Amino acid sequence: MKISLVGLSGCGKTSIYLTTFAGKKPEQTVGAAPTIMYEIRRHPFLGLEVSIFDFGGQEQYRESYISDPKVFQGTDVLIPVVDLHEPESFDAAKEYFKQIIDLFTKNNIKPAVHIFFHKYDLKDYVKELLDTNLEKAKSIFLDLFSRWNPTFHVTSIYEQERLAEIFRDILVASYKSLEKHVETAQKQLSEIPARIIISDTSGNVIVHNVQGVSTGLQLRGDLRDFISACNNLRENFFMSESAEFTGRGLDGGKEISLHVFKFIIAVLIMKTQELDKKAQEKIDTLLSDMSMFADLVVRAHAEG
Ligand SMILES: Nc1nc2c(ncn2[C@@H]2O[C@H](COP(=O)(O)OP(=O)(O)O)[C@@H](O)[C@H]2O)c(=O)[nH]1
Ligand SMILES: [Mg+2]
Repeated sequence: MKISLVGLSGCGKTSIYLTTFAGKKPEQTVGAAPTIMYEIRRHPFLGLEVSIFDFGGQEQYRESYISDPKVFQGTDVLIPVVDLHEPESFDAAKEYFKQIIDLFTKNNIKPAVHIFFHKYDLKDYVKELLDTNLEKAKSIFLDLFSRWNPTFHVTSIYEQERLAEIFRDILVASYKSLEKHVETAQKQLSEIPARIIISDTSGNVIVHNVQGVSTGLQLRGDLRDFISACNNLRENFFMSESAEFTGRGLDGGKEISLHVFKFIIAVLIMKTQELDKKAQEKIDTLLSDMSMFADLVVRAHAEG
């Protein structure tokens, strides 16, 4: 699965990558060095390799990869990024995106297009202008990409949780039939009185009902290590595709349990008290759904 992030220099591509996939805080992106030419980053999600192409936006480099179509070959998802803090750059962005559209058309590449209207926040910016810029950007860029039925998202690295959800949805949408499960799980979680995190075994969070356990898609380090260690035990010790692990504090009633399904999905349940029968039933339903979800993911892999 190949995601290409494109946009003028400084529009926020590298920051989007770092905050969503690399566990960085938004503040850590300020003043980062501009990307030269392009960078490819690989990231496992639900066991599939996702490559994220971050194309440097500077003019002198744009020429070189625009004339070398290979770099865009195989793009499944194209994410044009528009900087809402720089309305005076919209025309230049439009020209650049036009070149990309021509290139894709010539090479018969038909990506799903998700336009990010980015930097929708008030860090060094005035609110009234932001909405004016957003309207202007919509009228230019939705039209520009209309042949591909673009979806758009209003984004900011300072809304890190939301941005991670947008990427999760884009990634999950490419696996047929998985979307519905994620939706259902989200609803189930809101009704269960325990803290639950569903992630893949590499620590990408899919859904959760706990604040502060993730940075972008990345699960907190200690929990990620726990999942990774248990997943190794599952393979080397239990030698089974799925396994369950439980830990309990000897003073106080805290309990943590981890279910690994089909080597790919991890469900972490944190309890601070005994749950009543009804809540326990809801957890059982969630677990059997996630077991099915894991089957679907494995099948999606097999179908390539
Ligand atoms: N206010 C604000 N600044 C952002 C946002 N995303 C990125 N930036 C800043 O924009 C600058 C350029 O970002 P960078 O990711 O290097 O842009 P790139 O050239 O497209 O890769 C950095 O100082 C970032 O901190 C955002 O959502 N809001
Ligand atoms: Mg960059």
